[in-house]
Amino acid sequence: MFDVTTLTADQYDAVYNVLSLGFASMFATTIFLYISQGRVLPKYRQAIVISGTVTLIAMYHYWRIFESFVAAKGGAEFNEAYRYVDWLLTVPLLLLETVAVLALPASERKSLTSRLVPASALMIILGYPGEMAMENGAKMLWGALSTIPFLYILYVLFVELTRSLERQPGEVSATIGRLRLLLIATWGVYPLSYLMPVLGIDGSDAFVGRQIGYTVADVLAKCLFGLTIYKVAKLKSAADDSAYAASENV
Ligand code: RET
Repeated sequence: MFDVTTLTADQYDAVYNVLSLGFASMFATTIFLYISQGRVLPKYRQAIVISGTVTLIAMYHYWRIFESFVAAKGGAEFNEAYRYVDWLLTVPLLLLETVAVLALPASERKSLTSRLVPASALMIILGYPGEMAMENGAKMLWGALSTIPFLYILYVLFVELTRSLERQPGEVSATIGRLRLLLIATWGVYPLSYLMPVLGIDGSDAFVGRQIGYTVADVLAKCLFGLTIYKVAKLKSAADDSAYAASENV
């Protein structure tokens, strides 16, 4: 377990501030998404409500992580498990919101979620022992195991989503393309942050880098991603209904 009392004042402040940014971003995005969900057609509302729930869960965990970090300055143990509990809940939900906003036929939707949800839970569960491990060997082993479901998720998103993209109207299809890019770019930051100690970045630098990496990735993967889901829902609502398009000026 990393000893927070060994951080320099600057390192401590950097982590303190980035955790605070994480909390503020989750808080504001939750309110925005819950308030705005009524502004899309009913069949897209579920996706927006799930997005808001993801940031709500993360807001709670950032508060707990922040409190734990402050207590750790006084010598208490810093609790890293909050992140993994957060991911265990929010990563399957992020995949559900992505599938929900596409409004696919029920059979396609079920087929996607029944594979993506268990794979994402497995990815997080297998990563946790490696995060807790002090030796690089164990980190590499659990990291490699966790990468198997990670690659499977990317495969499903690329192959299956590409098929459904072809059926979406032009601007919607471009925005969904960006949504997927955002997902891949931000999800890639997690394994890189995890690997810092293995890449030879030592002790406190690895800790600070990891906290910043995970937090910035969380803000992009949950908040920016959730707002992009909202945009997709508005574009799809406008494509479905011209009265909506006129009233919302889409
Ligand atoms: C771990 C362990 C090392 C190998 C891999 C990992 C992947 C983690 C990912 C996490 C995504 C989290 C998200 C959270 C936001 O809500 C577990 C670090 C591949 C991809 C999207």
